[in-house]
Amino acid sequence: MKRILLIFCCCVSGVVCANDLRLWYNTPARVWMDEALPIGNGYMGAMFFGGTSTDCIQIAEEGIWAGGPGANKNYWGGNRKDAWKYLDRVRGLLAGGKMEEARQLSSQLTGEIVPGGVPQYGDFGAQQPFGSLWVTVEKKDTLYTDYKRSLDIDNAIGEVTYKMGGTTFRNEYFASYPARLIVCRYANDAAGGENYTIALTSPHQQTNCRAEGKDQLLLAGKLSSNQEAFEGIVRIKTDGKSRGEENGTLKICGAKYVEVYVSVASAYRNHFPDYTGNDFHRVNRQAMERASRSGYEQLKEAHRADYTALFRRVAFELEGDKASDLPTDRRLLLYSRGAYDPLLETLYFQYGRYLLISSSRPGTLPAHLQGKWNESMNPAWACDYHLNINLQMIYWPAEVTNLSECHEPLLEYIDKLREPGRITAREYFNARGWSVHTMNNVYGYTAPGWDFNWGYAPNSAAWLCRHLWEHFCFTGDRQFLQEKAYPILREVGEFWLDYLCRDKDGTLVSSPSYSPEHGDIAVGATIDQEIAWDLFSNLMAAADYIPTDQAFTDTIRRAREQLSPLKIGRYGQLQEWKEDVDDPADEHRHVSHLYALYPGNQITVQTTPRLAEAARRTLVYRGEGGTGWSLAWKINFWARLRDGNQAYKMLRNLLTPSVGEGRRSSGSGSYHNLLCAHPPFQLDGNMGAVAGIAELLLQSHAATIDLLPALPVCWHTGYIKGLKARGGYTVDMDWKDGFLQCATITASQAGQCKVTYQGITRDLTFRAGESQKIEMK
Ligand code: FUC
Repeated sequence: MKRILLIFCCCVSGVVCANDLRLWYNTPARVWMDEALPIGNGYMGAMFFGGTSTDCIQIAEEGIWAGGPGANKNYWGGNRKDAWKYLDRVRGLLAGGKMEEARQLSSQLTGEIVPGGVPQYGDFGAQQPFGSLWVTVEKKDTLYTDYKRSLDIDNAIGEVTYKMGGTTFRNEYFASYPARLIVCRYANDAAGGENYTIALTSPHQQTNCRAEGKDQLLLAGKLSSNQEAFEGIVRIKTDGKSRGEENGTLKICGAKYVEVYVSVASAYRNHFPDYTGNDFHRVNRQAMERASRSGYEQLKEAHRADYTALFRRVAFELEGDKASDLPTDRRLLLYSRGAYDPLLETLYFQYGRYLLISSSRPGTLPAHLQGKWNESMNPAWACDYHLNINLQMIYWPAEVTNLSECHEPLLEYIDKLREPGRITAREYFNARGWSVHTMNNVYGYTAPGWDFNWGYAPNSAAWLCRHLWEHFCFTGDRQFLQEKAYPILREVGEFWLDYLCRDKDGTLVSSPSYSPEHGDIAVGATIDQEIAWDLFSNLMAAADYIPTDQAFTDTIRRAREQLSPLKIGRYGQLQEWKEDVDDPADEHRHVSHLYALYPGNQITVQTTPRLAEAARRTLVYRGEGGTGWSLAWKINFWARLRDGNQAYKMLRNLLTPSVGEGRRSSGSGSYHNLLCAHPPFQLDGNMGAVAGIAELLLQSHAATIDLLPALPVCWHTGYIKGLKARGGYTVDMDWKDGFLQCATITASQAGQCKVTYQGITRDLTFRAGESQKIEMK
């Protein structure tokens, strides 16, 4: 405790603060992906560059999506009618060992992609940027000094300060969820103020921007691919004299400050099958009314209160040197060269939580591959929902790091996938339930992708079901389980009962199956078997709360018993396929067959030590490299294997510059703005690392609350407060020289749990809301 007090004292004294949760740089950003800094309110994602003469805030809104029914009147979620007629034939060929013919025919089990719409993705479409806000200050002398650009993630506020031509400038940026606005404030200390121009541009062709009166810009547009309508409004408040210009800009003279409020909305609505109908005029008008009613400070306060109520639930500090007073990009470089900078690690952890709060709030769509940030009309993988690891990884830390509400958009989205997914289950598998595959867009594209080799992933819906189940486990919310989660899990259970088929050895297998983006078409690829096991196990556990569904539970239990089991191969590895064909020299980025180790819990060091050892061998063979998310997944795997130091090595690999000086040759790692580089930027790596860090400190997947199960040696002294354990518990811990000093566990509801630390176990009983302080000696 003393140490914690010391750290707080240090903050108050004004020394460089150990609590300084801030990314900062001493130059304006030039490159969107590498340098600009993200703010977001769940609906909109914006990147601010902090330019000195001209500042740019690039904006995306979640519902602006090319493709879908508007792009093609025959659009049908990618599905092909009666594709299931090929299923048994493919199965027969696989059973008969006719691999080449099976490969050929499997192309009949892929989705349609109709050319047209945006390039590359046809009517699958792609997430689209909205455009950019430009704020120009008229200044002859454009040389600047004392420049600082920062993002305070403790308050979710960006700031830029500099001096230019004798004037000190200060800009502020935040994205408010309650106000549904992006807000910027440009201030200066020039005696007579400064002159500014405000403009709004969009990369889309069918757009028109006009000034409305002296304080508003309106940009109305349509996407050329599907005619989806969208609109952005900018309103300003200033002490200067403003006027609207013919060319659709606002001119402001003699202003000491200009406040800029931005609202963007689109016609998109997550409503099958038309996916349109959102009254975006109303959304924008309401946001502008809110902006007019409240003053800047009031909006900022409401934003801070909203954000900090989530963010500050978790505090994490590690003892180390004082926070470096170097810019973040410099620290990243030094860190990658071996510097010990635990404050960069805790910053990175909290940054992930910041990114999730900024991109996923109740009522919004889930975060996509780049959260809600996108500047490209043709982004990598369409900025879609990738379901063979990526979307799930983005949400791994949601529950454990106490951001359960930020999980909600995904949970709601899963529910909305059922309707289109039933078509896919019927047409491809002649099965009950619903199905979705590797690539999913916001227009209910649930068919397998248009190439079998990456697109076919029948386990995706069941993998998503783990999220519903985990939400229940962490919150203990029975109503959620009974009314929301169970019916969805049950339906996917029905799908699997219909989909699984009998292999030659009599076991139940997924066929055809495919280990994500690796290997050949197969029978019973391990990941499918593990996910089926996971779904069935969770359904069986849920049955305790749903006593009326006994017959179904019995069917599920019998099916689980017959699943083709996990196998240990000739190298001692966990087999990726039913056949023992793994190559120990293969360092492929996907390690999908370790699903059972993380995020699943079929393999644990406590209950299945032999399989855990096989998983460890598999990881050793797979090596220490990988793309961003692959490295992040490995942190979690090693944490579950209780090898904190190996996990820590993966974290260090991830925190290596992906561009510029010191870059990894693969380009994976972290951009200078600490966004994870696959490359390109993918949010999954950031979030997977956050989950992994939590997993090093607290685990609760094996029926106990396990304190500091995999503490890396160099994190010898520190504390973390506010992590969540399954059962509805909140855990605070404080450790010194590698040993737990004290843990406080608070129960959200009455219950009993087991707490473990280094082989010592305690049984605890809690009343609702009770906290117990324990020392495990
Ligand atoms: C998965 C990965 C790729 C990429 C893509 C978005 O399919 O195999 O590496 O991350 O998702």
